[in-house]
Parts: sequence; C-alpha cells; structure tokens
Amino acid sequence: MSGGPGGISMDELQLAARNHGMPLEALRYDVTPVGLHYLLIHFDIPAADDDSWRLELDGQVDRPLVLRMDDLRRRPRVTAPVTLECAGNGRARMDPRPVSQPWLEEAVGTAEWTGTPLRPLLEEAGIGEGAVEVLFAGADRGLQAELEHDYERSLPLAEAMRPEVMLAWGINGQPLPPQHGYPLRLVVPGWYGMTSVKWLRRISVLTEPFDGYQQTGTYLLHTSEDDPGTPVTRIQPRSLLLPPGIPVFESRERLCAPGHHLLTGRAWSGLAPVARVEVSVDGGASWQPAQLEPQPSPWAWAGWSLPWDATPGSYELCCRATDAAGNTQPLDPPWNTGGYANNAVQRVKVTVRP
Ligand SMILES: Nc1nc2c(c(=O)[nH]1)N[C@H]1C(S)=C(S)[C@@H](COP(=O)(O)O)O[C@H]1N2
Ligand SMILES: [Mo]
Repeated sequence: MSGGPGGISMDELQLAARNHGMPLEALRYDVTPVGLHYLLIHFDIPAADDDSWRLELDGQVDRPLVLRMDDLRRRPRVTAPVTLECAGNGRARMDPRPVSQPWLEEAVGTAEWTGTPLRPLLEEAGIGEGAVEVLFAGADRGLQAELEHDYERSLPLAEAMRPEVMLAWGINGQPLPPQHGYPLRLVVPGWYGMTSVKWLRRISVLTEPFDGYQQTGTYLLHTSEDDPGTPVTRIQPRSLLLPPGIPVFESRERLCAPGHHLLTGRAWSGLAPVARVEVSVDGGASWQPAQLEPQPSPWAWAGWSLPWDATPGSYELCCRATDAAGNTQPLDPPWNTGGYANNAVQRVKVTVRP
C-alpha cells in the first residue's frame, strides 16, 4: 500500500500521534532522556504489574522456568548503552510512500538499559536437541493485515545467545515506563527495534523457524509483493546532525548567523563499528571528514563534530556515516514495499542571514 500524492492520511497521522520520534536537538545527549527517546507501539500498551508479572521460558528446553520480576532482579545485572532505531525510520522520505508509521529520520534513541543477560538463563533451562530459534512474546495483542495476534518475534539461536542480548527492567537508572515495556523487555543490540520485544512474558525455544505475522508477514525487504524478500535484521549505518541555529515553526528550516558554528551529531551502525563521518554543506556535492569520538560501546552511537564558518547564503547540510565493514549511507532513499531501513543521508536546509 502506498500513500497518495495528497499528503499523509488520517490513519498515518493517528499512528504518528501515538508513536513519537526523538526531537533532533536531543542529539546533544550521549544518553537520550527517557521522555525524548522514540516510541513505537503497534497495538495498545498493556496493563502490567511488577508483582504479578511472570516470565515463562518453555519449548525445547530441559527445564521450563517461570520467573517473577524479583527472581530476575536477583540474577547477574548488567547496564549498557544501546542505540535503538526503528526499521521504519526514513519511511516517509520514500517515494511512493509506504503506508505505516510515517517516520522522517527521528525514530532513534540511545538508552542505558539495565537487566540480566539472556544467555545464562537459556543455559540454565537447558537448550534441547534440534533448537533453531528463540521466540519472544509480548503481552500486547491486536490486528495487523487483518490477522489477530500477540506481538511476537524470534531470533536465530546464535543471535539469542550473543552475550550482549539482555532482558531489561531498567532504563537510564529508573524502572521501565509503561511505553518502553514495563516491567520487562528484550534488548537486542545491533538489530532494528522490532526485535527488542516489550512487555515480555514468554520465551520459547523452537525447533522450527517462527512464521508468525511480525516475522514473515512484515519486516521484509522486497520491491514487489511477488518477491519473497529478505528479513530486516541489523541496523544499517546512519548519522544525524543537530540542526544548527533556530527553526522556522512550520517548515523546520533553519536560520543561522554568519560566523563560526560547530556542527555536531551522532553516528551508529549495527553491522560494524563506525569508521568515519563526513559532512556536506552543499547537499552532498562535496564532503569533509568530521572529528569522530569513540563509541561508548560497540552498540551505542558515536558523537562527531565539524567546525563550519558560515557565510550568508542558502545551504543544505548532510552527514554520512561509514562503518568498518565499508557499509555507508546512500544519497537517495532505497525503496522497498514496507519502507524499511532507509538510511539515506539527512538533509537540513539552512539559511545564513547577514
Ligand atoms: N511487545 C511489543 N514489542 C515491541 C513493539 C511492539 O509494538 N510490541 N514494537 C517494536 C518496535 S517496531 C520498535 S521500533 C521498538 C521500539 O522500542 P521503544 O518504543 O522502546 O523505543 O519496540 C519493539 N518492541
Ligand atoms: Mo519499529
């Protein structure tokens, strides 16, 4: 389904009003304040209570487990900064526009998640013969593509066993708020956000690949419905810049004074460490290397900066990240039916006034 030429529909507006992005000025923070982190909630935020919450671990395991939140909090505890990005980030920049949550480029945030690593828990339950995937089920339910289902996603066993995958009950030193998965969620660093199942109530070890709607009916990269497509997995490299100067309310275009500016932003990739960031002030015609700060962890964005001596005129500021595996950002949006993984460079129009 594609959006018509007449702008976004009421259905898209309804989605956009529920699921907010990170205001780009929040790129100034290493760790995104909780209320400024983006949100994506397919159905309704479920009612949940820490005392009565139970996490079931079942399927192809030797010893199925039922855990309370207190049981989980007594386990080894980790805190790690992780950049999450929605796979649909950039969707509204595609042409024709795939109809779903119409993100521009702000569906990202970096939080300090606190929880317990998943792997030891799976090992304690004992992974049985023939296990291939681990399924994560949320407590939220609804209809999408006319199919009623709980929000559920799986991971290949090897991905679920990565040491940085965690079950989180905390964000930025506080309990998860309802919208981020209270009381418990999965956090899968490096993968697009749909993988990090919120309101987590069941983990099942599977001997067959999961074929539920959120796994095989959506989150596929294909350019026609006949093409089976490839699953959306890791976060493609991306960078964003903190728009300089002051905004115009209606257009978000920027007005700047002439003289010295320090352009700053963030860059990340779920595929490999960030290797470099380049900045353009002429819409991508020419590029200059930015100064890159170290990433606080392989799974969290890096800060970058570049001094800019602005003279009066009109500019289009862009930034482009490249990771250590050589993946980079295209100048124009790649297109696919679902509107996923659009990591095309951001473009910020700036007028420098005398
Ligand atoms: N149970 C459940 N988990 C979910 C979702 C959801 O709708 N239900 N949305 C997913 C998607 S698409 C994204 S991008 C991230 C967003 O996480 P956040 O809202 O905490 O930023 O949560 C994921 N986990
Ligand atoms: Mo998402």
